[in-house]
Amino acid sequence: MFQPRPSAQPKPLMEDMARAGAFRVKVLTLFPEIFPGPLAASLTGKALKDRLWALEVLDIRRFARNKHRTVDDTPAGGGPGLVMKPDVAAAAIDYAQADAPGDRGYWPVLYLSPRGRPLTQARVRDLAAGEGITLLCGRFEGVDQRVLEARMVEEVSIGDFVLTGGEIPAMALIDAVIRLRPGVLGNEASTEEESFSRGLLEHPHYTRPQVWEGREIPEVLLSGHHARIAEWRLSEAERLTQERRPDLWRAYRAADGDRELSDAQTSAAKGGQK
Ligand code: 9WO
Repeated sequence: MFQPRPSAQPKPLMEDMARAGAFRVKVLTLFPEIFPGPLAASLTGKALKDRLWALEVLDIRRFARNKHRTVDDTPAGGGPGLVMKPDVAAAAIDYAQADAPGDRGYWPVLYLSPRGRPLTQARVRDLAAGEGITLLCGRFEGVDQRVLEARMVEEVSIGDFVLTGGEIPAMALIDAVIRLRPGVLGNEASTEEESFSRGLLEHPHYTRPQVWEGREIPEVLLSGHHARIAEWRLSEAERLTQERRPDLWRAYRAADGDRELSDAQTSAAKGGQK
């Protein structure tokens, strides 16, 4: 079965990265011209240039059989709109997977859909530990259900909203995965400390000037007292999670054997934050 990489690995040497090979992303879309789009900018764009990952965009229309290159048809049972034909989608998936490893654990096929399982940072980490991903982007009302079953396509959602197609969610997923690949973030913040790695939202951030529009940076952050700063940040992360994400807060509290609030949060609740 699929063995994710240990999460706390040392920064790999250049030789290790060469051996690991670039992470490969295949995108199946009716709008190939919109890729790489924002992925060509900033850290993902630099990593693409540096060949830390490779992007292969396949136009689904290429796999249409008839002379009109038809990729869609009316929904069985009636109703508005169009559905992507299963034979066309399957031909595109089969072409993409032909040079991918047989073990889907290391190279899954994902379909971006509001009906999918919610994407989590844990799943993103698993994907980043594999060799590549193939992303099927739907348009219209979606893809014929049978192709999703026959090709073991995993449906994933990036949120409870409906767009006009799966391309923008595909870009979001690619961005989330690529930033976790070795060498992409460079010396930027450790991905172990950030949002979700502890099951908490991130604490607030500040930078100079010390006073801006009459608002001050919290005193403790200017104290140079690292232990107190860490305690304040944890307390703030817990407070924000409790306020905004009761779902994450419950999981966080449950994860550590029904632990009490951290010392930081307890002293804050007692009025230690005044
Ligand atoms: C369109 C539509 C029109 C009439 C009646 C029902 C309907 N459902 C849809 C629909 O869900 N279209 C999807 C558009 C088909 C798959 C690609 N599209 C898409 C993906 N929209 N939003 C996403 C998406 C993907 C991942 N996370 C959030 C949203």
